[in-house]
This record gives sequence, structure tokens and C-alpha cells, in this order.
Amino acid sequence: MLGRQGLSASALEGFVIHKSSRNVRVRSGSEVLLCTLRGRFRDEKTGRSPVVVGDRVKVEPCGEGEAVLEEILPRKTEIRRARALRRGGRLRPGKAPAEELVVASNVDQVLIVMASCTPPPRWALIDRVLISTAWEKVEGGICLNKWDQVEDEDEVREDLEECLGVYEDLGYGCFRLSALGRTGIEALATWLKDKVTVFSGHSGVGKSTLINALCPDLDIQTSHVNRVTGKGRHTTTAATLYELPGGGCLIDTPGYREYGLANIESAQISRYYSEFSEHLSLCRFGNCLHLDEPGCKVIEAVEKGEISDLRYQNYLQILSAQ
Ligand SMILES: Nc1nc2c(ncn2[C@@H]2O[C@H](COP(=O)(O)OP(=O)(O)OP(=O)(O)O)[C@@H](O)[C@H]2O)c(=O)[nH]1
Ligand SMILES: [Mg+2]
Ligand SMILES: [Zn+2]
Repeated sequence: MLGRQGLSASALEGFVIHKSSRNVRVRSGSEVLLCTLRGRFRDEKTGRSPVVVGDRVKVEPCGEGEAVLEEILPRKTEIRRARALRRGGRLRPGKAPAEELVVASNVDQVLIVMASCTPPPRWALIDRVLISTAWEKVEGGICLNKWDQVEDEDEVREDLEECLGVYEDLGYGCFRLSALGRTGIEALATWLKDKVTVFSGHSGVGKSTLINALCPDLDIQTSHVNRVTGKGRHTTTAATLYELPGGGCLIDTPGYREYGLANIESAQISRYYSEFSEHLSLCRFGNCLHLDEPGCKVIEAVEKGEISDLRYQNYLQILSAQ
């Protein structure tokens, strides 16, 4: 628990719905309070605050619609990712040291949003996010948005269906839809109902467009992807929590360039591939990383088609980047 003890009787409890560099907005009952962040809620060196969207907090009201943040209550869950430290906007050469970011707290599930094309889905990235959600013991789901763009592309669509089918068979919530065309939204709305869900994905995949489609009263700013690079323009710059009309909360987040695994060692990664589990203890070597070791039962299962090649290739890619 962060903050001071012995708050006055006028202190209110609420949860953080938006965070900017200088303040946070806190919902307390039917009120939304703008709260300044005092010194102890700022890191002296970076100026960053430890408070994140989703945090349950105590605040002291100090004027019409305003309050001061006094305490951050213990978190039920934390969604974290690592990113390389940059100097002058550039990645440092060699293995860049990573810093960890808490994206949101107290969430029940993470929806990984990918575009069906522009930009195309990155399945290894999906696995990274699924590993970190499993580590944190929160649900993970996958949404292929912009399905309208592949409707007439039989080969691309079949390929995407096949990949998504692998995850469906593993029990993940999988959704194909068009946020812009507002088609295929219902199944996702059912998955989101009464849960707190954070939307995670690259810039330009349509996270904000999808939240606009799910909450018709909202008009969150969205922006075109760059036609040449196919990349988004980092339109959403801060995490914000929105309430779903039928119950539940959605957290929109800024698109990321990279998604590093925080706190997870190479040797642990295979444990997050549930389909590997029955083979792991049968490998000849106890410390087998399932790369090319003799007597590896995971590789044998891939060769027999019992483990999907897509998942195994993702596993190798993640391991090589650790
Ligand atoms: N064709 C098509 N375009 C879509 C769809 N959903 C979103 N888009 C477009 O994709 C672009 C990016 O959408 P945004 O909602 O801003 O993407 P975002 O993921 O929130 O991006 P950041 O805020 O930068 O992280 C916009 O031009 C949207 O209109 C869809 O279902 N189909
Ligand atoms: Mg956005
Ligand atoms: Zn092995």
C-alpha cells in the first residue's frame, strides 16, 4: 500500500479512469474528480507516477470536482510489459537494458487486438501477451479486427482462420470482426460483459475504433494508418477506462512498438505453452529448452503434428529474443 495512514473522514474511495503526466481522473460513485499528483506519487528522477489506470485509490476532496491523491490501495492484478531503454529515441546497440511498465491494474482480462491486415497480425507477439497474462493469472483473448479487409481475399482469410483456430482449440476467446463496419461485435460483447478488460495491441489496429463500436455514446479519437508503412500514428497517448453500457469496463491503451516479457526466464517460457505440458517431463534432458536437443519430446510432437508449428515457431522466436 502506498500513501499515508489516518485520512480524514472526508476522504473518498474511487478508481483511476485516466492518467496524464500531471494528474489523474478518479471515479468515486457518480462523480469524476480531477486529482493532482503530489511529490510522493512521483519518481524524482523520471517524474513518472506509480499510479495507473484501474488503481483503487483514496482521495481528499479539495474544491469543486477536484481532489488530492492520498493512497493507492493494494492491486489484485497488474498488467506489465518490458521495453528497451532508448537514448535519443534510438534503441541502444546490443542487448538493450529493459524497463518495466505497469500498463493497468485490477483487470480481469486482456484482449489482444490485431488487424487482419494493415498491419498484418504478429502471432509471436500474441504469444508474448498470452504468456504475460497467464503469468499474472488473468484471461487472454484474441481479436482479429478489420475482417472486412480480407472478406474477398480467400487465401489470406483461410490462412488467418487456420491460425486463429489453433488458439480457439487451446481455449482462448477468439473473435473476427470489423469495428468500422460494426459486424461480428456481439460475441466479443458477451466475452467482455461484467469484466474489466484492457485492450492491447500495436498502434493503428483499431483498439479505439472498437471501443467506440462497443460504447455507442463514445467518440474516442482515431486516426488513419500510414499508407506507405502500414503503421499507426499513436493516436491514443494515455490509458483511459470506459464503462460498458451493459456492465463491465474497457481500458483503451496507447499502441506499443514492442512487448517485452517482464520477469520471465527463458527456461520458464515453455510452461506457458499448455499444449507442451504433457511432453515436458518426458524430454531426455531435464533442462531441455526444446531447441534441437536429442530426445526432445516437444520437437517429436511438433513433427507428428500434435503441437502446431505456428506455436512452436513463436516459442523459438520468443526464446531467441530473451
Ligand atoms: N477497414 C477497417 N478499418 C478499421 C477498422 N477498425 C479500425 N479501422 C481503421 O484503422 C485506423 C486506426 O484505428 P484506431 O482505432 O485509431 O487504432 P488504435 O489501435 O486505437 O491506434 P493507437 O491509438 O494509435 O494505438 C483508423 O483509420 C480506423 O478507421 C475496421 O474494422 N476495418
Ligand atoms: Mg487508439
Ligand atoms: Zn525438449
